[in-house]
Amino acid sequence: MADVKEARVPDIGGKPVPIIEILVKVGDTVEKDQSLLTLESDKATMEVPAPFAGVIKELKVKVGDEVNDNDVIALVEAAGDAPAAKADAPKQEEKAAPAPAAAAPAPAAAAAPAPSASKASGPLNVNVPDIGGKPVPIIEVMVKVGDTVEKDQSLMTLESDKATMDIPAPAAGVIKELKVKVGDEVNDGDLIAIMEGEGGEAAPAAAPQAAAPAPAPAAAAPAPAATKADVPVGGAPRTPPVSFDASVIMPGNAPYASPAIRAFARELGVDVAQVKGSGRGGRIQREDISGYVKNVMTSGAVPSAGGAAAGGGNGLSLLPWPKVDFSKFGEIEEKPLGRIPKISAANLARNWAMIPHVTQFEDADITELEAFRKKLGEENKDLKVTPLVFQIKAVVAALKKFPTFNASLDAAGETLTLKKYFNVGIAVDTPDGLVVPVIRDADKKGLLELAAELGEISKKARDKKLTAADMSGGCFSISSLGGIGGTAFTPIVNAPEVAILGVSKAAMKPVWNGKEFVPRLMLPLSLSYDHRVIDGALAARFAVYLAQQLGDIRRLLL
Ligand code: CAO
Repeated sequence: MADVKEARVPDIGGKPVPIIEILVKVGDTVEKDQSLLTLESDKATMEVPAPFAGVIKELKVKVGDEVNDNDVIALVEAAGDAPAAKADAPKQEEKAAPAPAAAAPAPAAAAAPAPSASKASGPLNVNVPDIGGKPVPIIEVMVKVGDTVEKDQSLMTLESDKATMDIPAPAAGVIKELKVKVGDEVNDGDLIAIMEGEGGEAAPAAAPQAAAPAPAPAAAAPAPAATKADVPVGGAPRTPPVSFDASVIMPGNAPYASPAIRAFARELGVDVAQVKGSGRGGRIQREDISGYVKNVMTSGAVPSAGGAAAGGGNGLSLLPWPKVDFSKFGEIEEKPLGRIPKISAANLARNWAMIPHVTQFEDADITELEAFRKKLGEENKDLKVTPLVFQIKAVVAALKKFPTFNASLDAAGETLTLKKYFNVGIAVDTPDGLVVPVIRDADKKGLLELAAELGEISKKARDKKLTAADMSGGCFSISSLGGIGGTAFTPIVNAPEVAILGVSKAAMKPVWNGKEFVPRLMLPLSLSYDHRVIDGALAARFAVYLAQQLGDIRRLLL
């Protein structure tokens, strides 16, 4: 009879290690020893195999979870002929015994330094820790003679068929001699390097592994190796060794790279799945990552986000967009972008990448303006008079006072075109995406006329009736999220304009009037600008002036 059993994490050294990949899903039938998930610490990558054949009934973990010795990974309905041999992982108190079938190099315990190696001075032998008594090839040597290394810096990577493991420097110091090279096979206690410890004064060489009790590598062995795992080394009781099995280390198309290489790739923002490995069996090496980055930087052939040719002709190239198979992590649905979001995305990506943005924040006291607006609304019930019409008026006044804001920079960045007209773009949110119709000659229109036109263009936008002409000729844009909420945001300049005003929701706040705090309705303004054209001081003056206009209704109506 089939029964449901727990698949557990083997002994991995008592330190939590994150799951970077789950290789099975509920309903999958797995063979004994088939990899269930991959754990990766900063020094080692390992796969946890199924302790018996069966069907995955429930997954108890997800990518990103940290797991430790004996944690339950999954419930597996064992096949009828599941081996009697330990289906469950050992209990905590049995930790020294070999785990059923898994390998986990213990990150911190990987090297076998002499006692107090971290403070060592003088020559220091670096030996292979207890890896289970089986020769394992060195796949990478990350240091050379003369290199200065930090304590715990990875010196080389060993890789076998179930695990990849970095050997860290037992102490800070200088590499004096390397005793091995890539391709050599090493075993427990082998001398791999001699370092000069940081202390300076010569001290006796660190005892080789065979003579010094090895820190437990805390790895679990597959059943066949179990007897061997129990053999003590150097008189010290030994925890189960690291075990390796190359054919299953990277199932499917998962990239084949050591932890150090993965860390290097992450540092450079490279998705290892995009890199072709030139090492044995397609293993990704450091040069492959560097070569990939070099290629990306020099080819300029990388599409930018949103399809915009970011930097095309401007020497700006971006790394490729990370490709992730999201369905591996849960249910998904793919939805192609519509026409408007695609156009917006391309424009936003270009503007964001090419314009050095700065955002200046300011609050405007609109207590009086709001009282007036309400009165105006009551008197004109056929119109929707929102705070936005006052903002358009205030912006026009500020553009007149600071003409640099009513300008456009040419593509070469050499000529500024100053405009003598005042067309204000208004960002409108529609079910199909963001559009920016333009209110022309806003300086020549009164509040009520602006309210009527704003109503018209918003409706036209939402009815998908805007023409290209309705959306062209803008000098400056306003993006108002005041009807929704929020306290501030950083809008993206709508090129070739040089600035944009973001408006958030007005809120009652206590304001000090020199004698006491009084409740005032404050409107948050976020002014983003192109720093190539506008200096910070000028932007602050523009924002302060804008706030003054909104704060003093008489000025606005002049
Ligand atoms: N503070 C407090 N209340 C505000 C406000 C503010 N800053 N701005 C508007 N309101 C109020 C209005 O008075 C109105 O209240 P009543 O219904 O009680 O009169 C309510 O919020 C809704 O206003 P509205 O959004 O319908 O009208 P609007 O004139 O403020 O804005 C428009 C019109 C077209 C700009 C707006 O509908 C819109 O689409 N905004 C989104 C713009 C956007 O998406 N920007 C982001 C671009 S970047 O992705």
